[in-house]
Amino acid sequence: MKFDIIGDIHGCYDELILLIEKLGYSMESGLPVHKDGRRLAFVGDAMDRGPNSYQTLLFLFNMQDHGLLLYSPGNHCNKLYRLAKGNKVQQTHGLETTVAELEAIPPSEKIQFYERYRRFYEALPLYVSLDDRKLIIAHAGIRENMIGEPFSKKVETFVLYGDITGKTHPDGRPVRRDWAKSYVGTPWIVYGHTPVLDARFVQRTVNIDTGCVFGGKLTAVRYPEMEIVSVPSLQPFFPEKFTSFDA
Ligand SMILES: [Mn+2]
Repeated sequence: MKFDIIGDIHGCYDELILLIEKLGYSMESGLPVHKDGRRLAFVGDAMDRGPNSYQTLLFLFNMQDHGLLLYSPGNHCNKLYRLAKGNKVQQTHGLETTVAELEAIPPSEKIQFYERYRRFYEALPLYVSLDDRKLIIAHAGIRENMIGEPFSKKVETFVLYGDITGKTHPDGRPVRRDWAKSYVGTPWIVYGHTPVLDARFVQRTVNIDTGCVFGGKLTAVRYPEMEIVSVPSLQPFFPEKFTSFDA
């Protein structure tokens, strides 16, 4: 089975559709269909910050309803889930844009959305394992020794937030270790979460969050070819949002 894994969308629905079509899928039926039977997969964080989180999520719900969804939830997905459950969460870091979209639709649809979103999230795995565990899709990455381990808070935190130290930079961003550098496993790890200008390959890992919502591009990686396919962002460019790593 061949897959096309798409990076962090963050409500950039127009770029998503352009990328899906560039990857060779037909959207005629409303669902992505590829003539070679390829499947789409996602590294998560489909919502928040961008212009069209609601439509992006309706698209993913439709894929899930048809048994087609391969999606590794991210920290933004988790936060929206906690909100959908009625927990008190801070409406910051982009969640406020999704909430504003939901406030603009009829209240009955909004209630329906939150109910549907809870089911969406509860049906997701913590990360996606494909091709006999030769391909792992995990939002912020995963350590080799965590693959196949039973659910734990520790693994969940790593997959959702990455290898955080608990410290923050002066501007408030969390300090994260570069876990990919020490990854020596055989499975390919496809992840996102940290915006980079270009897809970043390190060992058998690739970060495909190329910051579409910050004016970069929306990127997919083809598996098993490990080729990169991108479409340019339609959003304004904020260079300071991108992380650069030493080689
Ligand atoms: Mn994220």
